Amino acid sequence: MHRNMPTSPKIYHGNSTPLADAELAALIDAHPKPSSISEYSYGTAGFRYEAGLLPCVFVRMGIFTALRSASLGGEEVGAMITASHNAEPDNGMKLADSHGGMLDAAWEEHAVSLANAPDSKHALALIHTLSDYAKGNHPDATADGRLPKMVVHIGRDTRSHSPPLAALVIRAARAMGATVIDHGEVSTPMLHHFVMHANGHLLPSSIPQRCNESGYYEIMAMSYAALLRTGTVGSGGKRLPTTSTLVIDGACGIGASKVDKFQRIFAKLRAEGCTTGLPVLHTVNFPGEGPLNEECGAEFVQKQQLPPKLYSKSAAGVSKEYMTSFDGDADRVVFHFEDKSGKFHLLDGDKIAVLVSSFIQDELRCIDPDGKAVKCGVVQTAYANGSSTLYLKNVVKTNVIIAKTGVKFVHAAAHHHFDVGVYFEANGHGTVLFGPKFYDFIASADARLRGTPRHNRANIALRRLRVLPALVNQSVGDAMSDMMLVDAILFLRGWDLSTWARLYSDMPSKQAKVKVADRTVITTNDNETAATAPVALQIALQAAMDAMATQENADGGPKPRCFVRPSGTEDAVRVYAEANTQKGADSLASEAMVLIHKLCGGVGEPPQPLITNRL
Ligand code: G16
Repeated sequence: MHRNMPTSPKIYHGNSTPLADAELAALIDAHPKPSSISEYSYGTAGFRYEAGLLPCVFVRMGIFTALRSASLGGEEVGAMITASHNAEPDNGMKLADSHGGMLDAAWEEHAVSLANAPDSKHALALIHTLSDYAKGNHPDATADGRLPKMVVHIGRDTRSHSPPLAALVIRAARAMGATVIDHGEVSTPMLHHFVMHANGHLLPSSIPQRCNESGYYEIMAMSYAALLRTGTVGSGGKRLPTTSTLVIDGACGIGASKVDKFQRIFAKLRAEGCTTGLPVLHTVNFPGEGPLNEECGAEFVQKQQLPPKLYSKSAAGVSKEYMTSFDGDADRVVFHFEDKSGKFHLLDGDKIAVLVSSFIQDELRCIDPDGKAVKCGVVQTAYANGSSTLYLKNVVKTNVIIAKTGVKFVHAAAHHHFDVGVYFEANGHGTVLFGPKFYDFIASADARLRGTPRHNRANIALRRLRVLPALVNQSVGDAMSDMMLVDAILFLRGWDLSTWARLYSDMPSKQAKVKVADRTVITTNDNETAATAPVALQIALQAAMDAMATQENADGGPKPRCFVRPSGTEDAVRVYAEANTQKGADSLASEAMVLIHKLCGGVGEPPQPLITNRL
């Protein structure tokens, strides 16, 4: 098959009749809980461990996803096998509920209980409880005593151990009598898209229902092209030479292969005469060209504030004026460039939130100058650079909420608080959610503006806003869709990355991690800005921040800030510090690392002071 052709999923039809208890028990017993695991935990984004520790969880989660689908009366759900930004030896599972977003929080608890059931007897008891719940909830569908229809979509990343782990999930879901749709290698946001589109009744009516890989590309490309076309009339709409080639660092993971397939759609758009504004996409760091996520990809670039290593031969001599980095499962993206003096500049999730929210707000105000019809806002986490929060509040003049780290929290906050909720974590994970009031607003603007000149600014704004829900993945953060959105906005604004970067200057910051024997000894407040245990840790951190404020003479200006939190995806405690100077941020982060090591059971030698060497 041509390497640019989308692949078709493999379908295993089910009959809603689980295997007998003895056979299910045999399947569970064949994959026991490793002795090194006292309790599996559902972290920031699902289960994530060294791959060899996962077969036990994956068998049980195959069963669990089938039961989740049954509990929803046959709505389709998904399981993505990936450890995202982690190193190659790790793997994990992200679960998608029928709306395409993350698994419902109440069901996370059932997933954890099933993963940790001490043996097959306890696991079967839980399976029966969940089966009874599903049958009780959907009596019509279970008149013959069988479970309601169950459909589970499976996707996996490019890790070498993902196929055998996926095979276990498929086997277990089939043992429950579920229909399994195996999409093979896909990005995490693609899997979420498939699930969202499979449950068409949950999809906003303005988004065409396309539950396959080519549909995923086509919806994105068509709405992207429609957005670009609004730049050919009225103001804006010029592509600067500095943005004519977009170089995509695929982290040596799945994103690179998928962007390459997306090229096919670009070729089609060009053939149909849509040439205005299309950049040349140049993908580097394909699977196998280098180690996954190592010295490349969004996690490395954003955390280290360094350019990625370019492993591909085709990267020789490539322009570094307009670059993006995806993470290992392509649900995060950050932008970066090298200026004429060779200096590296990062445009992270905070910068994306600023660009996207101000664009949407400007367009809304072209139709509704008072800005009252639709409530817009941005959700950030404690990692958001202080300058970005100030810019959003003071210049964009939008609402800002700080939520706990993790897409499941920021997504929920955006959905709950805003009609147009932009959420981006600083690490590049984010999207824009459009609520019912936004769709009503578009419908009434459509009726009001019908018959007015096409080039009227309000009409242009309407055309721009109307395509956004199809362009921006409504289920989860999506590197490819966010990349296209940002590119289109830059094109419409007539900006390159340096113009965008100049909107505000980040406060110098430093991120680091520390290994401790048990990271659960650290707990934090709701939005993770302060540690609640050990008590002595927060007291010492506060003293360090106060001392830095005095040292930097920060009175009246932004105050140095530092927080720590246990990672939900890696066996480490994370540290974030920002100050008015890089030296101050480095010193605060170093001090926090030493405190963690001393007060929270650090492993190995005490951490050495951090020194940032800028490129
Ligand atoms: C996952 C979540 C992100 C979150 C990140 C934090 O990212 O999906 O929303 O920001 O974990 O990880 P930690 O808890 O280790 O700081 P990914 O891309 O690894 O799935």
